Amino acid sequence: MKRILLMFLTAALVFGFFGCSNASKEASEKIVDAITNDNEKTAKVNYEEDAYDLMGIDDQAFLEKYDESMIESFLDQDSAGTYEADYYYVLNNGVEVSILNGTVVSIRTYYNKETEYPVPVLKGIGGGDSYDSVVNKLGEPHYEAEELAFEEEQEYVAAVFYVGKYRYLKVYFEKKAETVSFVSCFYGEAPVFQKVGEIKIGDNLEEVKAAYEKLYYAPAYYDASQGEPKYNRIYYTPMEDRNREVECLEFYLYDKKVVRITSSVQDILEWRSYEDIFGMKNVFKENNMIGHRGNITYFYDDAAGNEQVLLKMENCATEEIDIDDDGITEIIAYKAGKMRTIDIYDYNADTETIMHLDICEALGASWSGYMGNAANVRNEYAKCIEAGFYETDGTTRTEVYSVRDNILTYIGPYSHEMFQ
Ligand SMILES: [Ca+2]
Repeated sequence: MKRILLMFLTAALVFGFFGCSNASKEASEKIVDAITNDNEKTAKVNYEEDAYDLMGIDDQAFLEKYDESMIESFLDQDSAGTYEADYYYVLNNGVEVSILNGTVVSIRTYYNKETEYPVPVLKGIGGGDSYDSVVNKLGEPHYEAEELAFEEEQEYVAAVFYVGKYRYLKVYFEKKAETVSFVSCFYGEAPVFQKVGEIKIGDNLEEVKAAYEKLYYAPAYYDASQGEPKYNRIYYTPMEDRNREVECLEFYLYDKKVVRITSSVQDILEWRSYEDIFGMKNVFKENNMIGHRGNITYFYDDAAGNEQVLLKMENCATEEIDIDDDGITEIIAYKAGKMRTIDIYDYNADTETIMHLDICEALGASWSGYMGNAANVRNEYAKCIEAGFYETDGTTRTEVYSVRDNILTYIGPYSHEMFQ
């Protein structure tokens, strides 16, 4: 058991792979029921199949696969805590499985100890593999170190490989025999790459576009508290994956240069574009955060594939809303300043120009806002504009307007009747 604990600790030190242990009580009861249930299960496991497929499955699916007779020992919530798990199983074939929050979060296989049954491979890696054959199958390791397993006072070379969807294999090679002794599979952080395929840090957008046919765009909101590198665009591309969720390579860019390469797991792949801004297709938003407010650029690719700027705004945050319900999206700009004020940008198809409406300037108001952001505003006022004025006696009044084609129409004084 000491050896197992060591593996956990070393893996945790390298990757911090375990989250908080918040056991679901319901899930706990389900497992205990299943374990203590005398009903014979018919499921039989093929001990030679790849145990990697257990990763990420839920506790019920695990128990359906491995019935009670295949479980050599079991630690419940009270005693599995040592393993940072809610449940911890040792199977007849020596495989160890940790379940946390109702999901299999790590698996370990041992090829250096005798079991009644053959020990399954993990991602195709088994006791017959050498260091070279593992690298051949999984690629270069992300991390490698010599480690001592205290129980046997045996020295191992431990190499960690990223195997997709934030999953890592830590493979221990016995130094003398140079073959795999045991393998641990666990979750970790997304890997950060200096270079993937033909793309490396510092390459430009054109090179990324040339290297990957399927590129999706997501607006990026850089938070200075996250530290360097600063970025304002993310492009991502799917990797081969047989499961429903798709693992993607992510390229973070700043000034159209790659500053970070990592991966993410996406449910659905889609262009995060604002397709109907001013009725235009495939308009993208770039948000350059500088301090509290940002510089916003809307851009698109022209027919020749060259990037064109549709609209650039400074010192504001923006929101894309069809404010006049004509099916075409306008832009509301929330401007930085002492008073909260908004501008609206709409497109005039006749003159082919972008119209800019400064609410305060148009009405002689001191402040202005979009009512859709207020809590519990009635539907009919949700797309209205409010404008505030100072009276000569120092009191204030607020008026409500609707807007269409950037023309303001007075609705009435701001009143609590407009809220639910
Ligand atoms: Ca509209």
